[in-house]
Amino acid sequence: HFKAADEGSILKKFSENEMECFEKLRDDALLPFVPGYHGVVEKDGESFLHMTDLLATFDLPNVMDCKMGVRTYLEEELVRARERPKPREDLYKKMVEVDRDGPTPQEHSQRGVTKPRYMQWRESMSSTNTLGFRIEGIKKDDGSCRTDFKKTRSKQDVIQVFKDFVGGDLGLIKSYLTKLEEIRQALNTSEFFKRHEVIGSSLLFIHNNTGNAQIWIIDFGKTTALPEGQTLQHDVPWQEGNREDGYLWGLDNLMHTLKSVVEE
Ligand code: 4IP
Ligand code: ADP
Ligand code: MN
Repeated sequence: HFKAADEGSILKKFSENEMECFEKLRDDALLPFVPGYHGVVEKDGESFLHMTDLLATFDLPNVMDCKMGVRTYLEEELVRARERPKPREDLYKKMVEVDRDGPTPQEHSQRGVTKPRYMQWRESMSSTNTLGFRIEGIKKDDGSCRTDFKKTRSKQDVIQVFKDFVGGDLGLIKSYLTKLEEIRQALNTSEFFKRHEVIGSSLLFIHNNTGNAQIWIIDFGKTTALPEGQTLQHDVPWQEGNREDGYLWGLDNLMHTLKSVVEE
């Protein structure tokens, strides 16, 4: 999905949708919080989005990917699966690996689950549905890497993971909270945010032992413009058809969760 690039930048597999987002973000309030975008490049016959490597300015970074929102798939994926269900064996296997009893008897017998079914199951096992965000993965400065957070659901579970991520340093949690406040402010004024359904996007938390802490908004692969004149609230429940993503609800829950860590 990614390819090495010149020092300080990375190449992500091209997507028309993500490119359009980066172009629209060029004059938006969110610009300071998204990776620098340097256009489309061709390499070995493939197209890539050229962007700034957010880790380049960090010695020994610790990194956490937090996927935002109450929903992680597009409404059109739901419609498609209803009209023409396409059970997938790879998703069935990923489901069984986490929970033998995840699939229904029918899904077991066909050894397949549809994409939205898998995504909804992931949302309900993790904190996506209950908190509006979930932890996807963590890379630490000791080289360790964890992606086994599929069942990290309760607020207490999330708190534990964050405490471990910062090595118990509450000063880092406070710095992250300040960054989240800034992002919250920018989202409030962003025209882009108002007019887009933000699905599958993550907040990338980065810090190191010098106390440097940053948060970036990444992954616009499934962020979609609404029809002209339409806007979202981002903090009301999703019902099929309203296209709400629960992004702000999730951000507020994330901020409350981190506040309870420093107030404990
Ligand atoms: C993955 O599930 C992630 O949700 C991917 O999203 C998603 O890709 C994959 O769909 C899905 O299988 P796990 O995290 O449980 O492995 P992301 O790329 O943001 O991590 P999409 O294309 O929906 O973003 P498929 O269809 O690629 O398998
Ligand atoms: P995908 O669409 O495949 O999910 P993402 O854009 O979410 O891709 O990126 C996947 C991972 O790659 C992130 O969790 C993060 O660790 C890393 N990453 C993404 N963009 C950058 C960047 N600009 N700089 C450094 N690391 C990045
Ligand atoms: Mn992603």
